Formats: sequence, C-alpha cells, structure tokens
Amino acid sequence: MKNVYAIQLSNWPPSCVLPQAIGTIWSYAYQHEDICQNYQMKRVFWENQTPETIINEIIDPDVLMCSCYTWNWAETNQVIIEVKQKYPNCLVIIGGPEPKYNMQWMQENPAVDILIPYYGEQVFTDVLVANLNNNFNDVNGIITKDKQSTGNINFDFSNIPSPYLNGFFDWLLKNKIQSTKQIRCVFESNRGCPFSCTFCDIGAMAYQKIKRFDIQRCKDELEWMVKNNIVAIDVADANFGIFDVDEEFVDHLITLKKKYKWNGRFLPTFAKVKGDNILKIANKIIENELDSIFGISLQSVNPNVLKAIKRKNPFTLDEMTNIILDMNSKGTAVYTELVFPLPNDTKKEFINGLEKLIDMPQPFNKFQINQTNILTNSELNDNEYIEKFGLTWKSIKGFTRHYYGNNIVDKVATSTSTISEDEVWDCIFMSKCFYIPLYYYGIARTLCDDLHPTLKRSKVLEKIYNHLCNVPWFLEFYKKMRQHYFNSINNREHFGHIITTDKSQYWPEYAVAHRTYIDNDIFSEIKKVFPQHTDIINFDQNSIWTGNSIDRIVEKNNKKYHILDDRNYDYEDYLMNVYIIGRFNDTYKVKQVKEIND
Ligand code: B12
Ligand code: SF4
Repeated sequence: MKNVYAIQLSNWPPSCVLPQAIGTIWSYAYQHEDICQNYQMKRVFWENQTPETIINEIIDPDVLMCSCYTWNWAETNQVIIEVKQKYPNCLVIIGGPEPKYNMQWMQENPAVDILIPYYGEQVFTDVLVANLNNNFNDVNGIITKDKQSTGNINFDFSNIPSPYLNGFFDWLLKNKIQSTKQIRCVFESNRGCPFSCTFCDIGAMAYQKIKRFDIQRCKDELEWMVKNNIVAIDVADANFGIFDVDEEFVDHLITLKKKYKWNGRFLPTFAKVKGDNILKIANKIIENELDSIFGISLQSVNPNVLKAIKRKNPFTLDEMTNIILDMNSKGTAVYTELVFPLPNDTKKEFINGLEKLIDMPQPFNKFQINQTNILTNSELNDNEYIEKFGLTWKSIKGFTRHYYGNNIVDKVATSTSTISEDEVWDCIFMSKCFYIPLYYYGIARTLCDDLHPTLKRSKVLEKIYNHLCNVPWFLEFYKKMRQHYFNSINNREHFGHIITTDKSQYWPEYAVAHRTYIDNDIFSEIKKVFPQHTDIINFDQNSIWTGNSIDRIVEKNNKKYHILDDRNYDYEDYLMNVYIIGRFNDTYKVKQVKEIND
C-alpha cells in the first residue's frame, strides 16, 4: 500500500475550514479500483497546525497532495520542501489557484513533481494510476518541469462523490485535534462562472461553463452541515441566486435550522445579474438569521474601469438606492466593496466615486475597500494586460489576512498608467482612514445624514477634512499611516497595525483610524467646523459604544433621546468586537437609542 498525505490549510482562525478540494478529489479518485487497492490516505492536514508539526507527523509518504491558495502557500511550500528533502522518492502533486499554471513556475519550485491546473479530480486520478507504472507520458492535463499538456476538465461532475456524504469528512471530524472548536465548510452546488472579470481567477476561460451538482445531494450535504453544527457555510457558487433552485436550498436550510435549532451562518456571493430572485433570497437569508447583511460588490463605479476589467454591475446606483431603501425597511443592512486601484482608475474619478456612493439618497450601510490583490492566474497577472494598463505592483507581507500576522506575501497593485503611487496612497487614506471611520463607522454619521438634503454628505466630510488638515495630531496620524504604507510596500514591513497586547494580531487602517479619532476627541474638532450643530455632534458621540455601559439622555434638534447600553467589555475584547466582528454589523453603535416623548 502506498501512503498518501494531504494538506489543505485554511488559515482562518479561530475556525478551521473542512478541505473541500481534497475531499472531492480524493473521493473521486478512490472510486478507481487500482487506487483503492494500492493507496491509503494516512492523514489530512486541514486544521490550525504549524508546518513544523505537520512535517513531524508525515512518516514514509509515497504521495503528498497539496491544495494551494494564496493564504496557505508559504506554509505548504515549507512542508513540501522539507518532506521532499527527507523523502526524495515521495511524489509531490499539487493543485489549486495559487501556483502559476506553467512550466517556468515548476522549474522555480523544484520540490514539486506534478502540478494539476484547474479542476483536479480526473487528472489526479490519472496521475495516481500512472504512478503505479511510474510513467506519466500518457497523462493529459499535468504540468511538470519539462511538459505542459491540456487536460480534460469537462469530465462528468455527477461522478464526483460528496465528501460530506461518503464518510470522508466524518473521518476528519472523528480524528480532529483537540484545539479545533469552530468548523466552517464550503457548500458547492455548482462550479464555474460565465463572467470574465480580469482581477479574478474564476474569470479564466476554463471555468466559463457552469456545471451543477445534483439537487438532492446538495440538500443532503446541507443537512450534514447542520447536524454537525458547522458554524459557517461559505458558498463556493460564484453566482448564488442565478438558478431558481438556489431559493429551494435556502428554504431547505431554514427548515433544517428550525428542526435542529442550528445557529450557524450561510454566506453566499450573489449573482452579478439583475433579478428579484436574488433580493427575495437575500431577504429570506437575513430574516431567518442565516446571515446579517446583504452584499453586492460593485468593485468600481467608474465606467472606464468597469470596461477595462470586463465587468458589468447588475444595478445602477439609482436602482441600488431603491434596493437599499427596501432592504433597510425590512431591517436588512446592505454593503458594498470596491477594489482599488484598477486599470483606468484616476484619483479624481475614484474620489468622485466615493462621493457618489455616500451622496446616494440612501447610502450603503457598510462599505469596504480592498487594495487590488494580483491573483496568480487572473488576467490582471498577464504580461500583456499589465503592459497595456501600466500596472505596477509590490509584494506586501501580511496583506491577505492582515489581522492575523501570518507573514504571507501578496502581490498588490500600487499604481497604473493613470494613477501614481502617491495618488493611490491618498485615495487609500481618504477611503479607509477617513470615509469609513467617519461615516460608515458612525463618527459623523448622523451629522452627515441630518444635513444631507441641504449640504451633501461628501461636503460635510470635505469641510471636516479641510479643518483637520490644520490639526497637529491629525497631521501626525496621516504621516504615521503614510510611512507605514510605504514601508510595507517598499521594505516589506508587515502590513497592518498592532493595537492590542497580542502582537500577532495586525489591525486594518480603519480600525486604527477610528481609535485615533476617538482617543483624540475628534468631536471637539468637528464642533469647531459646525458650531451650530453641536447637539447633533454630541448625539453622534454618544451613539458610539466605547466598550462601557451607558445610560444617558441626549438632546438633538430639541428632541430627547434615551441612549442605553449594558455591555461592559474589556478594551481588547471591545476592539475585536467592533473592528473585526463588527465589520458587517452595527456593533459600533450603542445598543438602544430611543426618542423620548414627554
Ligand atoms: C470558500 C472560499 C473562501 C472561504 C474559505 C476559505 C478557506 N480558507 O478554505 C473564505 C470566505 C474564508 C475565503 C476567504 C478568502 N478568499 Co476565498 N474563496 C472561496 C471560494 C468561493 C471557494 C473555494 C472552494 O473551496 N471551492 C471548492 C473547491 C472544490 O474548488 P477549488 O478550490 O477551485 O479547487 C479545485 C481546483 O482548484 C483544484 N485543486 C484545488 N486543490 C487541489 C489540490 C490538488 C492536489 C489538485 C490535484 C487539484 C486541486 O481542484 C479542485 C476541484 O476541482 C473561491 C472562489 C471559487 N468559487 O472557487 C474563493 C477563492 C479561493 N478565495 C480567494 C481569495 C483571494 C480569498 C481571500 C484571500 C480574500 C481576501 N483578500 O481576504 C480570503 C483568504 C482568507 C483565508 N485565509 O482563508 C481566491 C484565491 C486566489 C488564490 N490564488 O489563492 C479565490 C479563488 C477567489 C477568486 N475570485 O479568485 N474564501
Ligand atoms: S468576480 Fe465573480 S463574476 Fe467576476 S469572474 Fe470572478 S466569480 Fe465570476
């Protein structure tokens, strides 16, 4: 019997994500008679373990199979190199979106024997069978140091067994390490995406056709997840809601939730197509507390950028306004995210976009900016494309999950032919260190909203910004953030800031900015800009929970409000709640703000 070891590290503490790719690939291969007679899976590493522990636990391997993503490549590569040194005859087979799918990459990574691009089930099976005769000449779809052949990714998906239903994941749970408490998993009802956004791996031609899994199988998988008390289900479908059956899945999950009293979450990425179906499904998900927010990622609101990245957003901002109004009336918050900088972005247009978003009659409740991460196999990483749009990038350490300080290095876009490095920084500061903490994290939210019909929200913020540019602590803060950004992109200083005693936790810019503003009493500065609106500014100040219980009466526009919160948190727990967990909910707000009618 040949010993197989598998690695798919999820690096998503405190949870561990069940290894979906290893699960489907191994389950598919194990149906082959030659494979079940000649190979045995000894161990799958999917929990939060260090490379050192993993290396020690791999004994006499014949095959090492690794599932490689941006977030686990550094550690996985360390394991591969050491295992290959210790056991030179071990066949190292890897797949997943992180390696570049070409021979040059293989030559640069000599410890890897075979790279399988795109969907791995069929080719991995062919490789294991061929390995029995130690002859890979006839295997299609593999990349080695001296051969690259196209494989068949159009195999019959209905032959892929479910790792949830065939006992494979039961085996992993039975043998999980003691420290693994929260388990997440991936729900996959289909694969592929008809769109071709250039910044995304799934935009590749190979993934264009959507292939669906059997409906009953998907429903049974949901039942397994609920019964096994999975804390969060990450939905892999690139366009959830595109098929009518997606609503059926949600209905089924709601029934299961009630039946088993399950409290986990179901986290889809919705389809980039117009449709009442999507809104209906999103409402159901939120009403039934399967998720707390509805997200539509616009990625950009600049038509020139959208054209360059081959993306069309499903709704205009006017249509979005109606959707947000409707969702908000049902108590559902709506969020969006932008990716920046992208081809054709300019500073003027980007700031203009931020203003457009905040000046919508009903703005998004939550908002996030992601600096463009150049993913290995995306079109954005093609030399021709890079040249066409003058993209430059830098390697940043700790960017992927910056608050967990994992030392992973990512390629991040830092300028294009239409926006300089300095301008990119200015836009990052404006969005992440100013707009988000001030509006989306509540510091001047009521002020902006109350004044909006007469003075646009963006103008309120502009006035505050111009005033702060003469305030020493703000200038100091700007300087510190700028220095940190440039040190990260030029000198590989770990990206993210340490604000708690746990030095392995790196915090994002908006968290540091929000803290700095509250600690420096930004409210007294805002009062200097809008002295006639002191009551609204007081109201904002008192509506932000700072970790201690509050019970106060505050006046605004001649009306009285009872502001009440019984939460008393230690400072670090409070930071974690507000800035990490609270990114998509309203933890930053005081729990209860009620108008008092005398
Ligand atoms: C679920 C998911 C998550 C979940 C769970 C992640 C986890 N830790 O397991 C969450 C929400 C936490 C997440 C977060 C992030 N994600 Co994510 N995520 C996905 C998603 C939607 C599905 C992945 C999945 O499991 N699919 C099901 C499996 C079966 O398919 P697969 O992964 O494609 O695997 C197939 C092939 O790649 C290949 N294969 C894979 N492994 C192996 C191994 C061998 C040996 C072989 C032969 C073949 C092979 O065969 C498989 C089956 O055919 C994908 C997008 C997508 N639809 O694929 C993005 C994706 C994986 N995520 C991505 C990114 C960038 C992120 C973030 C970094 C985003 C961010 N900036 O914060 C974070 C990272 C956080 C982290 N530390 O985990 C990128 C990864 C790009 C890359 N080069 O690695 C993807 C591809 C999205 C994209 N648009 O490009 N993500
Ligand atoms: S970003 Fe979404 S819609 Fe665009 S190609 Fe990727 S998966 Fe498809």
